[in-house]
Amino acid sequence: EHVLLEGVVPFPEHLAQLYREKGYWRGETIADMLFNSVERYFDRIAVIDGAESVTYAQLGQRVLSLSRGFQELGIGRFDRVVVQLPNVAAYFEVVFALFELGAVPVFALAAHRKAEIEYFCSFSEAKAYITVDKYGGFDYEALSVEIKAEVPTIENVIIVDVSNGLSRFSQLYQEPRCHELYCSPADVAFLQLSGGTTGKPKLIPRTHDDYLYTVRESARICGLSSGSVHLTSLPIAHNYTMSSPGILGCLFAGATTVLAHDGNPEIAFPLIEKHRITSASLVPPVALLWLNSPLVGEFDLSSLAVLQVGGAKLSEEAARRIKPVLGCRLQQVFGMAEGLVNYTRLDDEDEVVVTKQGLRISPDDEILVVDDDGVPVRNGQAGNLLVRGPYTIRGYYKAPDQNKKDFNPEGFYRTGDVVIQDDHGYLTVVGRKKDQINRGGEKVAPEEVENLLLSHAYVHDASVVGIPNDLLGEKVKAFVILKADADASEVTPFKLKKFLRTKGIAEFKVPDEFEIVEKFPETFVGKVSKKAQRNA
Ligand code: J2J
Repeated sequence: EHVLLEGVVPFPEHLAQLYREKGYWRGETIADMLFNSVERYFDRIAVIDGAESVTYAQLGQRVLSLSRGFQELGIGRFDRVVVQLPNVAAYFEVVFALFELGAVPVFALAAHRKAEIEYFCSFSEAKAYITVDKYGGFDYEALSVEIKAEVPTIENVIIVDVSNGLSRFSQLYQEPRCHELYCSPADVAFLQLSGGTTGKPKLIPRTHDDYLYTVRESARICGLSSGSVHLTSLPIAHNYTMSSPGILGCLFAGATTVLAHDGNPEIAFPLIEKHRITSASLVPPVALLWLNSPLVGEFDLSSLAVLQVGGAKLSEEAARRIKPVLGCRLQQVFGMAEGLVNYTRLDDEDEVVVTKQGLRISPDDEILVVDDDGVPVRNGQAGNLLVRGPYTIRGYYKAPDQNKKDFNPEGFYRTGDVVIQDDHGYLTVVGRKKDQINRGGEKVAPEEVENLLLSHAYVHDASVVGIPNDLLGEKVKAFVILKADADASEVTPFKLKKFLRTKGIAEFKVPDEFEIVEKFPETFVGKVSKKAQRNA
Protein backbone atom coordinates (compact mmCIF):
# COMPACT_ATOMS: atom_id res chain seq x y z
CA GLU A 1 0.00 0.00 0.00
CA HIS A 2 1.37 3.36 -1.05
CA VAL A 3 1.81 5.85 1.79
CA LEU A 4 0.65 9.35 0.94
CA LEU A 5 1.62 12.65 2.40
CA GLU A 6 -1.07 13.47 4.94
CA GLY A 7 -3.66 15.96 3.69
CA VAL A 8 -3.59 14.79 0.06
CA VAL A 9 -6.66 13.46 -1.77
CA PRO A 10 -5.59 10.43 -3.83
CA PHE A 11 -6.77 9.54 -7.34
CA PRO A 12 -9.31 6.70 -7.19
CA GLU A 13 -7.45 3.39 -7.44
CA HIS A 14 -9.22 2.13 -10.56
CA LEU A 15 -8.32 5.31 -12.44
CA ALA A 16 -4.74 5.26 -11.20
CA GLN A 17 -4.55 1.76 -12.62
CA LEU A 18 -6.07 2.88 -15.92
CA TYR A 19 -3.62 5.79 -16.21
CA ARG A 20 -0.76 3.34 -15.66
CA GLU A 21 -2.11 0.86 -18.19
CA LYS A 22 -2.45 3.60 -20.76
CA GLY A 23 1.18 4.57 -20.21
CA TYR A 24 0.41 8.01 -18.84
CA TRP A 25 1.94 7.23 -15.49
CA ARG A 26 5.21 5.43 -16.02
CA GLY A 27 6.49 4.83 -12.52
CA GLU A 28 9.34 7.28 -12.89
CA THR A 29 10.34 10.09 -10.54
CA ILE A 30 11.24 13.59 -11.67
CA ALA A 31 14.83 12.90 -10.61
CA ASP A 32 14.81 9.70 -12.74
CA MET A 33 13.78 11.85 -15.69
CA LEU A 34 16.69 14.23 -15.09
CA PHE A 35 19.25 11.44 -14.81
CA ASN A 36 17.99 9.78 -17.99
CA SER A 37 18.60 13.07 -19.74
CA VAL A 38 22.00 13.46 -18.09
CA GLU A 39 22.99 10.13 -19.61
CA ARG A 40 21.62 10.92 -23.04
CA TYR A 41 22.56 14.58 -23.40
CA PHE A 42 25.73 14.58 -21.29
CA ASP A 43 27.68 17.39 -22.95
CA ARG A 44 24.79 19.50 -24.06
CA ILE A 45 24.01 22.73 -22.27
CA ALA A 46 21.07 22.36 -19.88
CA VAL A 47 20.89 25.93 -18.63
CA ILE A 48 22.37 29.31 -19.45
CA ASP A 49 22.18 32.05 -16.82
CA GLY A 50 24.11 35.17 -17.81
CA ALA A 51 27.73 34.20 -18.32
CA GLU A 52 27.24 30.78 -16.77
CA SER A 53 26.47 27.66 -18.82
CA VAL A 54 25.77 24.36 -17.12
CA THR A 55 25.92 21.08 -19.04
CA TYR A 56 23.61 18.17 -18.30
CA ALA A 57 26.58 16.30 -16.81
CA GLN A 58 27.50 19.19 -14.54
CA LEU A 59 23.92 19.65 -13.45
CA GLY A 60 23.64 15.96 -12.61
CA GLN A 61 26.83 16.07 -10.51
CA ARG A 62 25.78 19.20 -8.64
CA VAL A 63 22.35 17.82 -7.90
CA LEU A 64 23.83 14.65 -6.43
CA SER A 65 26.36 16.52 -4.39
CA LEU A 66 23.87 19.06 -3.09
CA SER A 67 21.32 16.38 -2.27
CA ARG A 68 23.87 14.80 0.06
CA GLY A 69 24.32 18.15 1.73
CA PHE A 70 20.58 18.43 2.20
CA GLN A 71 20.46 14.90 3.50
CA GLU A 72 23.04 15.72 6.14
CA LEU A 73 20.80 18.55 7.28
CA GLY A 74 18.14 15.93 7.87
CA ILE A 75 15.99 16.67 4.83
CA GLY A 76 14.30 13.60 3.37
CA ARG A 77 11.17 12.02 1.93
CA PHE A 78 7.92 13.95 2.58
CA ASP A 79 9.72 16.89 4.21
CA ARG A 80 8.33 20.18 2.97
CA VAL A 81 10.85 22.85 2.01
CA VAL A 82 9.74 26.33 0.97
CA VAL A 83 11.82 27.39 -2.04
CA GLN A 84 11.85 31.06 -2.98
CA LEU A 85 14.33 31.73 -5.74
CA PRO A 86 14.47 34.10 -8.68
CA ASN A 87 15.39 32.99 -12.23
CA VAL A 88 18.88 31.68 -11.50
CA ALA A 89 20.68 28.47 -12.46
CA ALA A 90 20.90 27.48 -8.79
CA TYR A 91 17.17 26.91 -8.82
CA PHE A 92 17.70 23.79 -10.95
CA GLU A 93 20.17 22.33 -8.47
CA VAL A 94 18.06 23.10 -5.42
CA VAL A 95 14.83 21.75 -6.78
CA PHE A 96 16.31 18.57 -8.24
CA ALA A 97 18.34 17.90 -5.11
CA LEU A 98 15.04 18.02 -3.19
CA PHE A 99 13.29 15.82 -5.78
CA GLU A 100 16.15 13.33 -5.56
CA LEU A 101 15.49 12.89 -1.83
CA GLY A 102 11.72 12.76 -2.15
CA ALA A 103 11.50 16.03 -0.22
CA VAL A 104 8.60 18.25 -1.23
CA PRO A 105 9.42 21.77 -2.42
CA VAL A 106 6.72 24.39 -1.83
CA PHE A 107 7.05 26.81 -4.74
CA ALA A 108 6.94 30.40 -3.57
CA LEU A 109 7.49 33.24 -6.03
CA ALA A 110 10.35 35.71 -5.69
CA ALA A 111 7.66 38.41 -5.45
CA HIS A 112 6.21 36.98 -2.24
CA ARG A 113 6.86 38.77 1.01
CA LYS A 114 6.64 38.09 4.70
CA ALA A 115 2.92 37.44 5.10
CA GLU A 116 2.90 34.92 2.27
CA ILE A 117 6.17 33.15 3.08
CA GLU A 118 5.30 32.85 6.74
CA TYR A 119 1.99 31.32 5.76
CA PHE A 120 3.54 28.80 3.34
CA CYS A 121 6.13 27.79 5.94
CA SER A 122 3.70 27.38 8.80
CA PHE A 123 0.82 25.86 6.85
CA SER A 124 3.05 23.26 5.19
CA GLU A 125 5.03 22.78 8.43
CA ALA A 126 8.16 23.26 6.40
CA LYS A 127 11.46 21.97 7.73
CA ALA A 128 13.57 24.39 5.74
CA TYR A 129 13.34 27.64 3.78
CA ILE A 130 15.65 28.19 0.83
CA THR A 131 16.11 31.66 -0.62
CA VAL A 132 18.74 34.10 -1.85
CA ASP A 133 20.75 36.76 -0.04
CA LYS A 134 19.60 39.84 -1.94
CA TYR A 135 17.86 40.18 -5.25
CA GLY A 136 16.05 42.91 -7.16
CA GLY A 137 16.64 45.34 -4.31
CA PHE A 138 15.03 43.12 -1.69
CA ASP A 139 16.81 41.61 1.30
CA TYR A 140 15.61 37.99 1.42
CA GLU A 141 18.22 37.08 3.99
CA ALA A 142 16.70 39.57 6.44
CA LEU A 143 13.28 38.08 5.73
CA SER A 144 14.65 34.59 6.40
CA VAL A 145 15.78 35.66 9.86
CA GLU A 146 12.23 36.74 10.70
CA ILE A 147 10.79 33.56 9.26
CA LYS A 148 13.17 31.37 11.23
CA ALA A 149 12.27 33.26 14.41
CA GLU A 150 8.53 32.94 13.86
CA VAL A 151 7.99 29.50 12.35
CA PRO A 152 9.01 26.81 14.84
CA THR A 153 9.15 23.93 12.31
CA ILE A 154 11.89 25.62 10.26
CA GLU A 155 15.13 23.90 11.26
CA ASN A 156 17.28 25.30 8.50
CA VAL A 157 17.43 28.42 6.41
CA ILE A 158 19.57 27.98 3.32
CA ILE A 159 20.76 31.10 1.55
CA VAL A 160 21.86 30.90 -2.06
CA ASP A 161 24.52 33.50 -2.53
CA VAL A 162 23.55 35.16 -5.81
CA SER A 163 25.03 38.60 -5.19
CA ASN A 164 28.58 37.32 -5.05
CA GLY A 165 28.69 35.11 -8.09
CA LEU A 166 29.02 31.39 -8.23
CA SER A 167 30.09 30.24 -4.77
CA ARG A 168 26.61 29.30 -3.83
CA PHE A 169 26.55 26.31 -1.54
CA SER A 170 30.22 25.96 -0.65
CA GLN A 171 29.49 24.19 2.64
CA LEU A 172 26.62 22.10 1.40
CA TYR A 173 28.19 20.42 -1.62
CA GLN A 174 29.31 16.92 -0.63
CA GLU A 175 31.09 14.15 -2.50
CA PRO A 176 28.33 13.00 -4.90
CA ARG A 177 26.90 9.51 -4.72
CA CYS A 178 24.92 7.83 -7.47
CA HIS A 179 21.33 8.67 -8.22
CA GLU A 180 19.11 6.53 -5.98
CA LEU A 181 15.43 6.05 -5.40
CA TYR A 182 14.40 7.65 -2.10
CA CYS A 183 10.72 7.98 -2.89
CA SER A 184 7.90 6.52 -4.91
CA PRO A 185 6.74 7.86 -8.30
CA ALA A 186 3.26 7.92 -6.78
CA ASP A 187 4.46 10.37 -4.10
CA VAL A 188 3.59 14.04 -4.11
CA ALA A 189 6.60 15.66 -5.77
CA PHE A 190 5.92 19.27 -4.77
CA LEU A 191 3.26 21.72 -3.65
CA GLN A 192 2.39 24.35 -6.24
CA LEU A 193 0.44 27.52 -5.42
CA SER A 194 -3.08 28.09 -6.59
CA GLY A 195 -4.03 31.39 -8.16
CA GLY A 196 -6.39 31.63 -5.24
CA THR A 197 -9.87 32.89 -4.56
CA THR A 198 -9.74 32.71 -0.77
CA GLY A 199 -8.07 34.60 2.06
CA LYS A 200 -5.02 32.36 1.90
CA PRO A 201 -3.52 30.69 -1.19
CA LYS A 202 -4.30 26.98 -1.48
CA LEU A 203 -1.52 24.46 -2.05
CA ILE A 204 -1.64 22.01 -4.94
CA PRO A 205 -0.11 18.56 -4.49
CA ARG A 206 1.21 17.08 -7.76
CA THR A 207 2.71 13.61 -8.01
CA HIS A 208 5.82 12.57 -9.95
CA ASP A 209 3.70 10.26 -12.09
CA ASP A 210 1.01 12.75 -13.04
CA TYR A 211 3.35 15.69 -13.56
CA LEU A 212 5.81 13.82 -15.77
CA TYR A 213 2.96 12.86 -18.06
CA THR A 214 2.25 16.54 -18.76
CA VAL A 215 5.96 17.22 -19.12
CA ARG A 216 6.52 14.57 -21.78
CA GLU A 217 3.38 15.47 -23.68
CA SER A 218 4.06 19.21 -23.43
CA ALA A 219 7.57 18.78 -24.81
CA ARG A 220 6.12 16.84 -27.74
CA ILE A 221 3.20 19.21 -28.38
CA CYS A 222 5.53 22.22 -28.23
CA GLY A 223 8.01 20.59 -30.60
CA LEU A 224 11.01 20.53 -28.25
CA SER A 225 14.09 18.50 -29.19
CA SER A 226 17.72 18.42 -28.13
CA GLY A 227 18.33 21.22 -30.62
CA SER A 228 15.82 23.56 -29.00
CA VAL A 229 16.82 26.64 -27.05
CA HIS A 230 14.00 27.97 -24.88
CA LEU A 231 13.77 31.37 -23.24
CA THR A 232 12.43 31.40 -19.68
CA SER A 233 11.63 34.85 -18.36
CA LEU A 234 8.47 34.28 -16.33
CA PRO A 235 8.77 33.54 -12.59
CA ILE A 236 10.73 30.31 -12.49
CA ALA A 237 8.61 28.33 -10.03
CA HIS A 238 5.26 29.04 -11.66
CA ASN A 239 3.50 26.00 -13.08
CA TYR A 240 3.63 27.44 -16.61
CA THR A 241 7.39 27.96 -16.35
CA MET A 242 7.94 24.56 -14.81
CA SER A 243 6.02 22.42 -17.24
CA SER A 244 4.23 24.08 -20.14
CA PRO A 245 6.66 23.04 -21.61
CA GLY A 246 8.99 24.92 -19.31
CA ILE A 247 12.11 23.87 -17.53
CA LEU A 248 11.09 20.26 -17.11
CA GLY A 249 9.95 19.93 -20.73
CA CYS A 250 13.34 21.22 -21.85
CA LEU A 251 15.24 18.86 -19.57
CA PHE A 252 13.18 15.92 -20.76
CA ALA A 253 13.86 16.79 -24.41
CA GLY A 254 17.57 17.55 -23.92
CA ALA A 255 16.99 21.19 -24.83
CA THR A 256 18.71 24.30 -23.44
CA THR A 257 16.93 26.73 -21.13
CA VAL A 258 18.12 30.33 -21.27
CA LEU A 259 17.13 32.23 -18.15
CA ALA A 260 16.20 35.89 -18.19
CA HIS A 261 15.28 37.90 -15.14
CA ASP A 262 12.57 39.68 -17.05
CA GLY A 263 10.89 39.36 -20.45
CA ASN A 264 11.26 42.94 -21.63
CA PRO A 265 12.52 43.29 -25.23
CA GLU A 266 15.71 45.06 -24.06
CA ILE A 267 16.65 41.91 -22.20
CA ALA A 268 14.98 39.20 -24.29
CA PHE A 269 15.89 40.29 -27.84
CA PRO A 270 19.67 40.35 -27.35
CA LEU A 271 19.41 36.90 -25.75
CA ILE A 272 17.41 35.56 -28.71
CA GLU A 273 20.06 36.82 -31.12
CA LYS A 274 23.01 35.65 -29.06
CA HIS A 275 21.81 32.14 -28.20
CA ARG A 276 19.75 31.54 -31.33
CA ILE A 277 16.67 30.97 -29.17
CA THR A 278 14.00 28.84 -30.86
CA SER A 279 11.01 29.29 -28.52
CA ALA A 280 9.83 31.43 -25.62
CA SER A 281 6.90 31.46 -23.19
CA LEU A 282 5.24 34.75 -22.33
CA VAL A 283 2.15 36.22 -20.69
CA PRO A 284 0.00 38.56 -22.84
CA PRO A 285 1.32 41.91 -21.52
CA VAL A 286 4.89 40.90 -22.32
CA ALA A 287 3.82 39.67 -25.77
CA LEU A 288 2.30 43.14 -26.31
CA LEU A 289 5.60 44.77 -25.31
CA TRP A 290 7.37 42.60 -27.89
CA LEU A 291 4.84 43.44 -30.58
CA ASN A 292 5.08 47.16 -29.96
CA SER A 293 8.82 47.35 -29.36
CA PRO A 294 10.96 49.68 -31.49
CA LEU A 295 13.68 47.04 -31.06
CA VAL A 296 11.96 44.62 -33.44
CA GLY A 297 14.19 44.90 -36.52
CA GLU A 298 17.22 45.91 -34.46
CA PHE A 299 17.91 42.34 -33.44
CA ASP A 300 18.05 39.09 -35.38
CA LEU A 301 15.00 37.19 -34.16
CA SER A 302 15.01 34.77 -37.09
CA SER A 303 15.83 31.73 -34.93
CA LEU A 304 12.56 32.14 -33.02
CA ALA A 305 10.10 29.58 -34.37
CA VAL A 306 7.41 29.44 -31.69
CA LEU A 307 6.09 31.94 -29.20
CA GLN A 308 3.90 30.51 -26.42
CA VAL A 309 1.45 32.92 -24.86
CA GLY A 310 -0.76 32.06 -21.90
CA GLY A 311 -1.63 32.68 -18.26
CA ALA A 312 -4.30 35.19 -19.25
CA LYS A 313 -6.39 35.80 -22.32
CA LEU A 314 -4.49 37.04 -25.36
CA SER A 315 -6.68 39.34 -27.41
CA GLU A 316 -7.41 38.10 -30.90
CA GLU A 317 -6.10 41.36 -32.28
CA ALA A 318 -2.71 40.88 -30.64
CA ALA A 319 -2.69 37.21 -31.60
CA ARG A 320 -3.07 38.13 -35.27
CA ARG A 321 -0.01 40.38 -35.17
CA ILE A 322 2.44 37.82 -33.79
CA LYS A 323 3.36 36.13 -37.06
CA PRO A 324 3.65 39.24 -39.27
CA VAL A 325 5.54 41.29 -36.66
CA LEU A 326 7.76 38.73 -34.98
CA GLY A 327 8.03 36.20 -37.78
CA CYS A 328 7.18 33.18 -35.63
CA ARG A 329 4.25 30.88 -34.91
CA LEU A 330 1.96 31.58 -32.01
CA GLN A 331 1.03 28.79 -29.62
CA GLN A 332 -1.70 29.66 -27.12
CA VAL A 333 -1.51 28.02 -23.70
CA PHE A 334 -4.45 27.85 -21.33
CA GLY A 335 -3.39 26.04 -18.22
CA MET A 336 -3.73 25.92 -14.48
CA ALA A 337 -1.52 24.70 -11.66
CA GLU A 338 -4.34 22.37 -10.56
CA GLY A 339 -3.75 20.36 -13.72
CA LEU A 340 -5.49 20.77 -17.08
CA VAL A 341 -3.35 22.39 -19.78
CA ASN A 342 -4.57 23.20 -23.30
CA TYR A 343 -2.38 24.14 -26.24
CA THR A 344 -3.07 25.11 -29.80
CA ARG A 345 -1.05 22.67 -31.91
CA LEU A 346 1.88 23.66 -34.08
CA ASP A 347 0.14 22.36 -37.21
CA ASP A 348 -3.20 24.06 -36.52
CA GLU A 349 -4.43 26.56 -39.06
CA ASP A 350 -3.71 30.20 -38.28
CA GLU A 351 -7.38 30.96 -37.78
CA VAL A 352 -7.59 28.37 -34.98
CA VAL A 353 -4.37 29.56 -33.37
CA VAL A 354 -5.49 33.17 -33.12
CA THR A 355 -9.05 32.53 -31.92
CA LYS A 356 -8.77 29.56 -29.54
CA GLN A 357 -6.87 28.95 -26.33
CA GLY A 358 -6.22 25.35 -27.23
CA LEU A 359 -7.00 21.68 -26.93
CA ARG A 360 -6.42 19.53 -23.81
CA ILE A 361 -3.21 17.53 -23.56
CA SER A 362 -4.79 14.16 -22.93
CA PRO A 363 -7.61 12.28 -24.64
CA ASP A 364 -8.51 11.23 -21.09
CA ASP A 365 -8.92 14.79 -19.83
CA GLU A 366 -12.65 14.79 -19.16
CA ILE A 367 -13.99 18.25 -19.93
CA LEU A 368 -17.45 19.39 -18.82
CA VAL A 369 -18.94 22.70 -19.88
CA VAL A 370 -22.08 23.33 -17.83
CA ASP A 371 -24.60 26.04 -17.00
CA ASP A 372 -25.07 27.37 -13.47
CA ASP A 373 -27.31 24.41 -12.61
CA GLY A 374 -24.63 21.96 -13.64
CA VAL A 375 -26.37 20.94 -16.86
CA PRO A 376 -24.02 20.47 -19.84
CA VAL A 377 -24.38 23.13 -22.54
CA ARG A 378 -24.04 22.42 -26.25
CA ASN A 379 -20.76 22.96 -28.09
CA GLY A 380 -20.48 26.56 -29.19
CA GLN A 381 -22.21 27.82 -26.07
CA ALA A 382 -20.53 29.42 -23.07
CA GLY A 383 -20.50 27.52 -19.80
CA ASN A 384 -18.52 26.78 -16.67
CA LEU A 385 -15.47 24.59 -17.21
CA LEU A 386 -15.06 21.53 -14.99
CA VAL A 387 -12.32 18.96 -15.47
CA ARG A 388 -11.08 15.61 -14.27
CA GLY A 389 -8.23 13.57 -15.68
CA PRO A 390 -4.82 11.93 -15.41
CA TYR A 391 -3.00 15.04 -14.17
CA THR A 392 -5.69 17.17 -12.51
CA ILE A 393 -5.71 17.12 -8.72
CA ARG A 394 -8.58 15.67 -6.70
CA GLY A 395 -8.24 18.17 -3.88
CA TYR A 396 -6.08 20.91 -2.42
CA TYR A 397 -3.58 20.09 0.29
CA LYS A 398 -5.11 19.98 3.79
CA ALA A 399 -8.30 21.77 2.71
CA PRO A 400 -11.28 19.42 3.16
CA ASP A 401 -13.86 22.21 3.48
CA GLN A 402 -12.59 24.15 0.49
CA ASN A 403 -12.44 20.93 -1.51
CA LYS A 404 -16.18 20.42 -1.07
CA LYS A 405 -16.69 23.71 -2.90
CA ASP A 406 -14.02 23.46 -5.56
CA PHE A 407 -14.61 19.83 -6.59
CA ASN A 408 -17.94 18.29 -7.49
CA PRO A 409 -19.02 14.95 -6.01
CA GLU A 410 -17.64 13.10 -9.06
CA GLY A 411 -14.21 14.58 -8.46
CA PHE A 412 -14.32 17.21 -11.20
CA TYR A 413 -12.38 20.39 -10.46
CA ARG A 414 -14.43 23.56 -10.88
CA THR A 415 -11.97 25.80 -12.71
CA GLY A 416 -14.05 28.98 -12.32
CA ASP A 417 -13.39 29.71 -16.00
CA VAL A 418 -16.16 30.29 -18.52
CA VAL A 419 -15.36 28.75 -21.90
CA ILE A 420 -16.82 27.79 -25.24
CA GLN A 421 -15.88 24.36 -26.57
CA ASP A 422 -15.99 23.69 -30.30
CA ASP A 423 -16.74 20.38 -32.01
CA HIS A 424 -13.03 19.48 -32.05
CA GLY A 425 -12.61 20.02 -28.31
CA TYR A 426 -10.83 23.35 -28.63
CA LEU A 427 -11.62 25.87 -25.91
CA THR A 428 -12.03 29.62 -26.09
CA VAL A 429 -11.95 31.40 -22.73
CA VAL A 430 -14.72 33.96 -22.56
CA GLY A 431 -14.94 34.86 -18.89
CA ARG A 432 -14.52 33.90 -15.28
CA LYS A 433 -16.87 33.10 -12.41
CA LYS A 434 -14.34 32.80 -9.59
CA ASP A 435 -13.52 35.78 -7.41
CA GLN A 436 -10.01 36.22 -8.72
CA ILE A 437 -8.19 39.00 -10.53
CA ASN A 438 -5.86 38.09 -13.40
CA ARG A 439 -3.38 40.95 -13.53
CA GLY A 440 -1.53 40.10 -16.72
CA GLY A 441 -1.13 36.46 -15.71
CA GLU A 442 -0.47 37.18 -12.04
CA LYS A 443 -3.40 35.99 -9.97
CA VAL A 444 -4.77 38.01 -7.07
CA ALA A 445 -7.36 36.72 -4.61
CA PRO A 446 -9.44 39.78 -3.65
CA GLU A 447 -10.31 38.28 -0.26
CA GLU A 448 -6.63 38.14 0.71
CA VAL A 449 -6.16 41.86 0.02
CA GLU A 450 -9.52 42.77 1.59
CA ASN A 451 -8.54 40.98 4.81
CA LEU A 452 -5.33 42.95 5.03
CA LEU A 453 -7.12 46.23 4.38
CA LEU A 454 -9.64 45.35 7.09
CA SER A 455 -6.81 45.13 9.58
CA HIS A 456 -6.19 48.88 9.10
CA ALA A 457 -7.41 50.94 12.06
CA TYR A 458 -9.40 53.35 9.88
CA VAL A 459 -10.94 50.88 7.44
CA HIS A 460 -14.53 49.85 8.08
CA ASP A 461 -14.97 47.72 4.94
CA ALA A 462 -13.06 46.91 1.75
CA SER A 463 -13.91 45.41 -1.62
CA VAL A 464 -11.23 44.57 -4.15
CA VAL A 465 -12.01 44.03 -7.84
CA GLY A 466 -10.29 43.80 -11.21
CA ILE A 467 -10.88 46.73 -13.54
CA PRO A 468 -10.14 46.62 -17.28
CA ASN A 469 -6.69 47.69 -18.41
CA ASP A 470 -5.28 47.74 -21.94
CA LEU A 471 -1.85 46.34 -21.20
CA LEU A 472 -2.52 44.03 -18.25
CA GLY A 473 -6.04 42.93 -19.09
CA GLU A 474 -7.01 43.80 -15.54
CA LYS A 475 -5.69 46.00 -12.76
CA VAL A 476 -6.43 45.80 -9.06
CA LYS A 477 -8.76 48.37 -7.54
CA ALA A 478 -9.82 48.67 -3.91
CA PHE A 479 -13.03 50.36 -2.78
CA VAL A 480 -12.79 51.37 0.86
CA ILE A 481 -15.37 52.52 3.39
CA LEU A 482 -13.78 54.44 6.27
CA LYS A 483 -14.65 54.37 9.93
CA ALA A 484 -16.41 57.47 11.22
CA ASP A 485 -13.33 58.65 13.15
CA ALA A 486 -10.87 58.12 10.26
CA ASP A 487 -8.16 60.70 9.76
CA ALA A 488 -8.31 61.43 6.02
CA SER A 489 -4.60 62.17 5.76
CA GLU A 490 -3.85 58.61 6.93
CA VAL A 491 -5.84 56.87 4.22
CA THR A 492 -4.47 58.38 1.03
CA PRO A 493 -3.67 55.82 -1.71
CA PHE A 494 0.00 56.33 -0.92
CA LYS A 495 -0.48 55.56 2.78
CA LEU A 496 -2.73 52.57 2.11
CA LYS A 497 -0.18 51.07 -0.29
CA LYS A 498 2.52 51.62 2.27
CA PHE A 499 0.38 49.93 4.89
CA LEU A 500 -0.08 46.85 2.69
CA ARG A 501 3.63 46.68 1.92
CA THR A 502 4.41 46.76 5.63
CA LYS A 503 2.07 43.82 6.06
CA GLY A 504 4.33 41.98 3.61
CA ILE A 505 2.48 41.02 0.44
CA ALA A 506 3.70 40.65 -3.13
CA GLU A 507 3.77 43.94 -4.98
CA PHE A 508 1.45 42.68 -7.74
CA LYS A 509 -1.35 42.32 -5.16
CA VAL A 510 -1.08 45.92 -3.92
CA PRO A 511 -4.05 47.74 -5.53
CA ASP A 512 -3.17 50.01 -8.42
CA GLU A 513 -6.09 52.25 -7.49
CA PHE A 514 -8.08 53.13 -4.39
CA GLU A 515 -11.44 54.81 -4.06
CA ILE A 516 -12.97 55.91 -0.79
CA VAL A 517 -16.73 55.48 -0.88
CA GLU A 518 -19.69 55.88 1.48
CA LYS A 519 -21.19 52.50 0.68
CA PHE A 520 -20.85 49.62 -1.78
CA PRO A 521 -23.34 48.93 -4.54
CA GLU A 522 -25.47 45.94 -3.64
CA THR A 523 -27.00 43.08 -5.53
CA PHE A 524 -30.69 42.35 -5.07
CA VAL A 525 -29.85 39.87 -2.32
CA GLY A 526 -27.87 42.49 -0.47
CA LYS A 527 -24.35 41.27 -1.26
CA VAL A 528 -21.63 43.62 -2.48
CA SER A 529 -22.00 43.87 -6.24
CA LYS A 530 -18.47 43.48 -7.52
CA LYS A 531 -19.86 43.54 -11.00
CA ALA A 532 -21.12 47.10 -10.48
CA GLN A 533 -17.74 48.05 -9.00
CA ARG A 534 -15.82 46.58 -11.92
CA ASN A 535 -17.92 48.55 -14.37
CA ALA A 536 -17.99 51.77 -12.33
C1 J2J B 1 -7.33 32.91 -20.45
N1 J2J B 1 -7.14 32.62 -19.14
C2 J2J B 1 -6.05 31.88 -18.82
C3 J2J B 1 -5.39 31.75 -21.15
C4 J2J B 1 -4.50 30.72 -17.85
C5 J2J B 1 0.24 27.08 -18.46
C6 J2J B 1 -0.31 28.31 -18.74
C7 J2J B 1 -0.91 29.07 -17.74
C8 J2J B 1 -0.97 28.59 -16.43
C9 J2J B 1 -1.61 29.43 -15.39
C10 J2J B 1 -0.41 27.34 -16.15
C11 J2J B 1 -5.15 31.42 -19.79
N2 J2J B 1 -6.49 32.49 -21.42
N3 J2J B 1 -4.58 31.37 -22.14
O1 J2J B 1 -0.43 26.82 -14.92
O2 J2J B 1 0.74 25.39 -16.87
C12 J2J B 1 -6.26 31.71 -16.32
C13 J2J B 1 -7.50 30.86 -16.08
C14 J2J B 1 -6.94 29.68 -15.29
C15 J2J B 1 -5.91 30.38 -14.43
C16 J2J B 1 -4.83 29.45 -13.93
C17 J2J B 1 0.20 26.59 -17.17
N4 J2J B 1 -4.21 30.69 -19.15
N5 J2J B 1 -5.62 31.43 -17.62
O3 J2J B 1 -1.92 30.58 -15.62
O4 J2J B 1 -2.68 28.41 -11.94
O5 J2J B 1 -8.40 31.61 -15.30
O6 J2J B 1 -1.85 28.81 -14.20
O7 J2J B 1 -7.92 29.01 -14.51
O8 J2J B 1 -1.58 30.64 -12.46
O9 J2J B 1 -5.35 31.37 -15.30
O10 J2J B 1 -3.82 30.18 -13.33
P1 J2J B 1 -2.45 29.51 -12.88
